[in-house]
Amino acid sequence: MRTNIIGGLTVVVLAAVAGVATAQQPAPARAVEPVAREAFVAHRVDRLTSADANGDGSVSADELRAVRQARRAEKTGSAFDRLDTDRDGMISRAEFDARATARAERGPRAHRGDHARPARAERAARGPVDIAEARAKATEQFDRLDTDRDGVLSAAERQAGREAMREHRRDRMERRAARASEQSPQAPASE
Ligand SMILES: [Ca+2]
Ligand SMILES: [Ca+2]
Repeated sequence: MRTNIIGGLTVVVLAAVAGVATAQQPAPARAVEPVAREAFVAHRVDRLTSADANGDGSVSADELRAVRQARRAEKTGSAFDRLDTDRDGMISRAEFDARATARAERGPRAHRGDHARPARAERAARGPVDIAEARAKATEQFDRLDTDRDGVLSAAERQAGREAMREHRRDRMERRAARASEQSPQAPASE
C-alpha cells in the first residue's frame, strides 16, 4: 500500500516536472518561409472552397456559419482536453481548480468581443463570398507584396507585408474605437 502511494506520487511529480519542462521551452519563432504565388493564393482560397458545401462557387452566410460552428465545436473539444489533464474523459474538481488557479495567476484577459462583432456584421452585410473574386483579390495582393516581381514572396517581402497589415489593422481598430466612442460616450475607452 505504502509503495503504491509512493509510486503514485513519483508519477505525479514526474508528470509535473515534464509539464514544467514543456512549459518553459521557449516557443520557436515562426520562420518566415518564401512562398510562390500559387501556394499563396491557394492558402487563401482553400478554406473558402472547403466551406462551399453546395459547390456553387460562393460561400453563403449559412455555409460560413456552419464552418464557424464546426470550428467552435473543435475548440470546445480541445478546451475539455486541456482541462482533463489525466485523460480519463472526466474533469475532476482538482483539474478544474488547477486551471482556474493558472488562469487567475495569468491575470485578466483583454476583452476582444467588441472588436470582433462589427467585423462579423460587416461581413454579413457584404453577402456571400465569391470564391473567384477572392482568388483574384489574393493574386492582386500577392503582386502588390512581390515588390521585385519574381513570382515568389521572399521572407523579407512577407515580413514587409505583415508589418503593413499590422499597421492597417491598428488604423482600422483605432477608427472603429473612435466611432464607437462617438456613438456611446459612456462606453469604456478601449485601447
Ligand atoms: Ca456555396
Ligand atoms: Ca519576390
